[in-house]
Amino acid sequence: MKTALVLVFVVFCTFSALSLAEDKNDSKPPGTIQRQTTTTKTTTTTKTTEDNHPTQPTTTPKTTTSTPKPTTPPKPPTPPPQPTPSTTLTVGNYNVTVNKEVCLRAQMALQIRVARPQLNGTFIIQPNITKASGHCGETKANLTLSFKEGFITFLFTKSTDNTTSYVDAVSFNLTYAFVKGKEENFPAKNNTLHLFSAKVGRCYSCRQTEQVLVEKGLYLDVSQDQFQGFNLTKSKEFGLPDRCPADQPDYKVAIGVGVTLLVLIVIVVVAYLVTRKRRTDGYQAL
Ligand SMILES: *C1O[C@H](CO)[C@@H](O)[C@H](O)[C@H]1NC(C)=O
Ligand SMILES: *[C@@H]1O[C@H](CO)[C@@H](O)[C@H](O)[C@H]1NC(C)=O
Ligand SMILES: *[C@@H]1O[C@H](CO)[C@@H](O)[C@H](O)[C@H]1NC(C)=O
Ligand SMILES: *[C@@H]1O[C@H](CO)[C@@H](O)[C@H](O)[C@H]1NC(C)=O
Ligand SMILES: *[C@@H]1O[C@H](CO)[C@@H](O)[C@H](O)[C@H]1NC(C)=O
Ligand SMILES: *[C@@H]1O[C@H](CO)[C@@H](O)[C@H](O)[C@H]1NC(C)=O
Ligand SMILES: *[C@@H]1O[C@H](CO)[C@@H](O)[C@H](O)[C@H]1NC(C)=O
Ligand SMILES: *[C@@H]1O[C@H](CO)[C@@H](O)[C@H](O)[C@H]1NC(C)=O
Ligand SMILES: *[C@@H]1O[C@H](CO)[C@@H](O)[C@H](O)[C@H]1NC(C)=O
Repeated sequence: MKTALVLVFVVFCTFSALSLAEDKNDSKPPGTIQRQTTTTKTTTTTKTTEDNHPTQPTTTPKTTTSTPKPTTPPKPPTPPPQPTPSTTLTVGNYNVTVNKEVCLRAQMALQIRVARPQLNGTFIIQPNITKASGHCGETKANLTLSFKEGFITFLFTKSTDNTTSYVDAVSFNLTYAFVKGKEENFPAKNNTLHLFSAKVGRCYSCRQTEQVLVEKGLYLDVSQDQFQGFNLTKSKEFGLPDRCPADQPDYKVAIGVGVTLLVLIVIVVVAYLVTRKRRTDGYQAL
């Protein structure tokens, strides 16, 4: 019986060590998730490109983006390949600075996506040729990203009780030729959104891709993001993260492992008690 107990103990220790390792490196598993989603997301983009190909072989940026991505799924630990940097989804770091003080920060990979029956296309925002500007107030703040082909504006607001912050309006206006020689304007605006919600003083954080429907057929795909519109830390950094629901399933795995372990332990303990009782019964019989 003792050996059985020792065995159980050893197994338990190994398991808890494993789950601890999982917990401790919380920052790492999401990394894998991030890549998984990037791949799922990119597969969708790839799909659209494939759909697109026959009708619009001229949409060069998309074609180049889709080429490297299908290779990503089999090798998660390597950073995303960047053969054509200008068209690769890149995380940008955008600050709003007022009186030389950073008052709003956003970090994200961003693309505008057009999904219409007669046109599908993605326009990737390239951080190094994008300018961030804006304004910070007590309960309202805005961030505008300007680039050659247009702009995107996010309006941050605080809830009426000043406890949470979120983005309630997004607008953009893109002027771009998804089809060669056919330049078009794509203006979009939505003032009834509720995005990137976080407690005031904390930042919203999401690794997964969120597809924001701004107007019919016009989307913003936001990924690997962190937003904070109000109350940055003293050193002008992001506060603690409030993670998006999509980033949570990671915890579910940890909880699942924990519950399984608990059940296992209970079973073993019960089994031990039962056998011990039998044995003592046996001794009594002797
Ligand atoms: C996880 O591991 C990485 C490097 O291996 C380390 O930088 C990071 O701090 C760890 N995360 C935690 C929460 O300990
Ligand atoms: C922007 O960065 C890409 C690589 O990420 C580079 O190829 C391109 O030349 C840069 N453009 C400018 C204007 O710096
Ligand atoms: C934004 O502000 C932070 C904090 O002051 C700073 O570390 C970062 O370099 C800034 N980024 C840009 C693009 O200005
Ligand atoms: C755009 O994509 C949608 C859905 O995948 C498809 O129904 C539509 O035909 C596509 N349009 C073009 C012009 O490729
Ligand atoms: C954003 O802030 C600027 C000031 O920097 C202001 O002029 C503009 O009206 C604001 N935009 C919105 C939509 O509130
Ligand atoms: C929220 O903050 C604003 C600006 O600081 C203030 O005017 C308002 O009264 C506050 N609201 C509440 C419910 O505390
Ligand atoms: C979008 O931008 C284009 C080009 O700058 C301009 O002609 C058009 O009026 C803008 N549309 C809106 C709704 O702002
Ligand atoms: C604005 O966004 C909301 C939420 O995504 C959506 O229900 C609504 O239809 C959008 N408004 C417009 C004008 O597209
Ligand atoms: C955020 O900053 C405002 C003033 O800028 C302050 O009144 C408020 O208490 C701060 N809130 C938190 C949660 O730190």
